[in-house]
Amino acid sequence: MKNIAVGLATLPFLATGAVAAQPEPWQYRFQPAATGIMHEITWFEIYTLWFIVPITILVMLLLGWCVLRFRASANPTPSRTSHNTAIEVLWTVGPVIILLFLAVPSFQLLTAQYTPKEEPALTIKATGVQWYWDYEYQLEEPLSFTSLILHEEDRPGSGKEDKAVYPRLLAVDNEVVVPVDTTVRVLVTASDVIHAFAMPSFGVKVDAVPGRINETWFKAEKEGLYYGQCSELCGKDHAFMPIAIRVVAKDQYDTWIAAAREDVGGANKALMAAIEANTKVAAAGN
Ligand SMILES: [Cu+2]
Repeated sequence: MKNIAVGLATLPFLATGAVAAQPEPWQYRFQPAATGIMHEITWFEIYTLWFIVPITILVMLLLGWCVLRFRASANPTPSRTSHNTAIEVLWTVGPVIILLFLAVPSFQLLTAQYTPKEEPALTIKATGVQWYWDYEYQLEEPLSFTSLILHEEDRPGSGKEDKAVYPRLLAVDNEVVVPVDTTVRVLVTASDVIHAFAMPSFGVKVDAVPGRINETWFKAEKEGLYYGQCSELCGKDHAFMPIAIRVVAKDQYDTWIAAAREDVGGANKALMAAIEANTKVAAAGN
């Protein structure tokens, strides 16, 4: 039964040949992880809840007990005790130990976010501009293009009519295309005001500061189309400068990069057609 439900849920995506990672209505948890770092972030969130929830319950219970047990009518002569060494030690040492249990994995995760496990195979510079993103592939023969929010009137011309895959406010004209299972370094900067480059399912969020280059990295595990947004209030169209990263097979990436040097729009269309053809073959194989 569950398989059928999952199958049905993926059907609209299969039809257009792409799995898209994007926010859902009423979502209150993280987006599904697409990188090792995001798996660790998701784990760490649940780990911290094992501390937060019991502590919250304990404090609420103590509070309730004090309110009821020591209210004026039930306890007319309050205790005059001003000091208790055992309690002082307990409520100092206890939190210190708890904080150590939180700090150690937290700092380990922070370090991992700044330290790629291997030398990145590809470096992309992302520049925030009011109000779009400029991307530069730092290759021997560099490639650069602008990525603007997808305008409604451009949907038919670009083959992006399916709003499940190319949602309003998240879809762009030119996606960043990267190979799957490849460590990608992202250099983040801005040309006017502070923006922020964020990709929730990759566990990436870095400020884009004019005159400064911040560095991050990701290694996407799954092919698909991933969406993020500028995450630093940067002016009137802050809400209209989404980030879209398309993770594809390595050979598809090679074909795309070769074609994109001549014509980014054409290369994107050819890539979309190739992904769709592959998905149809895979679907028929099932
Ligand atoms: Cu911005």
